[in-house]
Amino acid sequence: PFLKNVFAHPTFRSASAPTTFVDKHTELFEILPDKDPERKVLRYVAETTVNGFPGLDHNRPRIYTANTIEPAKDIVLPSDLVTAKDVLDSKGPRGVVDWLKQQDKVLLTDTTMRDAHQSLFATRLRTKDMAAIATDVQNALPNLFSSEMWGGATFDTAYRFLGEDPWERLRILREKMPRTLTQMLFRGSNAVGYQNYPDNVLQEFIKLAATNGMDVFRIFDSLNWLPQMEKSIQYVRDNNKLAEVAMAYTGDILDTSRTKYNLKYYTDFAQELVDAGAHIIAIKDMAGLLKPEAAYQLVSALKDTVDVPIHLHTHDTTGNGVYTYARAVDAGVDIIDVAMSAFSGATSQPSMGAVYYSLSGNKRQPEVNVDAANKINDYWTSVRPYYRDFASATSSTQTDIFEVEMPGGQYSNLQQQAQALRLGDRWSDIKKMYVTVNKMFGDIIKVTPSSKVVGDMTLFMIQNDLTPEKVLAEGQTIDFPQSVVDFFAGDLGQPVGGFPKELQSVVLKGRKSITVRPGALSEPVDFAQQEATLARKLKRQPTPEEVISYILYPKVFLDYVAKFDNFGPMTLLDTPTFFQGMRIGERVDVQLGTGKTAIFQLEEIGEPSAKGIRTLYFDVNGTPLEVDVQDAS
Ligand code: 3PY
Ligand code: ZN
Repeated sequence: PFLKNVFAHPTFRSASAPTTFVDKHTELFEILPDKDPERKVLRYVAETTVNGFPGLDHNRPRIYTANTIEPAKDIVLPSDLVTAKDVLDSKGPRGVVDWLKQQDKVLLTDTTMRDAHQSLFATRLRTKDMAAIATDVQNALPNLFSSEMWGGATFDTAYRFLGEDPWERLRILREKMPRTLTQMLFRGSNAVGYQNYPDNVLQEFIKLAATNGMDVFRIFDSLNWLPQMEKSIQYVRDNNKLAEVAMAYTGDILDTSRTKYNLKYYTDFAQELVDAGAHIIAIKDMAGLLKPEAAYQLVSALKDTVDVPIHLHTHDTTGNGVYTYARAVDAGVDIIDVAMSAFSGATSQPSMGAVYYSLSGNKRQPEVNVDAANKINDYWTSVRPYYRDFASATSSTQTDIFEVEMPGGQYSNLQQQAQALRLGDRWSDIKKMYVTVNKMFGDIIKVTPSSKVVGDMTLFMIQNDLTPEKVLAEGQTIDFPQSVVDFFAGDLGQPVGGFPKELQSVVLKGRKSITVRPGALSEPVDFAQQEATLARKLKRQPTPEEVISYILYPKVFLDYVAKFDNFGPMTLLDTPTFFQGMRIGERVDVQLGTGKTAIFQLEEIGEPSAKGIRTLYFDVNGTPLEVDVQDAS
């Protein structure tokens, strides 16, 4: 496809070529190597121009030009300031805990580069858009506790949808924000996946994350089951990093008729987490269920029970976020999670600005340089439209979530899944069914991956017109989704209060369930063997990061490698071009890693051949180049 073929040149083909044309264009007779990164990226652009970005409606009006407000160059970190990262580097995790206890103002974690985009636009934020602002974030917000910028769903999504290496993202951001604590979300024994992994996989992953630059690991388990977190806590401590251990918040401690997840449940659980080695306790309110008064009571009770800092995480889905934080601040919460305003609200975290201003007059108001923070927000405001095609259809406040209890990160995802199954118009039935399924399952904690099990069962029941009664009566003949079967077999661990026995036996149909930690039964992974297998597939020696990614996500990782081989460093393209390709006459500059800039100009798009192949005519740094693309339409 990259043959610079004189016969295919538009001027030559137009038959208007002067007789000197061939003499003047000797370059047209060279065969260009397909291996050149510039040519590979061009192939990606051509492919995207013709066929669109997978999953996006190619016919929607598009934003063509990158219009990023460049980060200001004048933001500097005050020279006498000691950041939380400085404390970790000089005094270790214990030093950070002591330092946190001495703070009189509430501290902030900025989730913009992880949970905010995970919850607002299906985890699609690209490294390029993070890297451009990272140093300014460090300098503008030196009082942050941390920047949450890795983990959760961002790991597989980077490979799967963005053609990016998540490890590279971590290294780049680490390098660009050396004085800011990096923070990640870690799903305990499910690591950054949706299933249980052997202990030595967790150990290797945590070690590699730490050596690549991760400082704070927020560890949770999707059923709040401590045995699924103990190993992770230990491995983080072994690496001399901060083990922040989360309790997923569900239900409503203010509702005395709901006794399963009451105040005592949480204070007992927090004590267990501290005994297991938690440096910090997080309250993980993934669905935005924690009402202001509940936050006050919960944080107060935790402060009376445990002597470690408390970090509160909420989503603004239900619209209570700022008020909830204000009450938690009054109860003495140490750190709260916020997103830059442009990426805040609704299923994301509450806005940093809104929280800051709401605490005016409060002696614990966080330290924020408003002017500098606004500059950062201007940048994110200019970037956000690039991702609008991935946004959840609902961007407003959803108070029915108090009943539905669906995590912010799941909301847009489940909607997309429902649309793919042509159930988009049944969203309100789906929400009701989600509540029903939770009851059937015995009122469980719902967060990745347990929330996915509830989501899978919900769609399955809607698709097959099932009711709880029908499931119990006819269950022996029903082929339940695999995630549901695995859940009832104990593969994700044990839910609070155990499984509902009747449903469990219907779902398992004789398959044995386990009650011990799945990791206690799984064989350790043989890394040398995996490395050798991967080396054969890649035809070169893989890095330890590649080996662990292959172990966690074999297919996703190999697909990424194939895509990268084909399209090269697509990550270097600006975001509108990455998602939309180019239009005729447009010019795009691509900064290649080498310091070289490639200038692509799209001259013409040919009509499809009998076989549906279109030829795209580009000018690349002044040289005509053409690319053939199969038109999939
Ligand atoms: C994740 O696990 O990715 C989450 O954000 C859960 O809230
Ligand atoms: Zn969250």
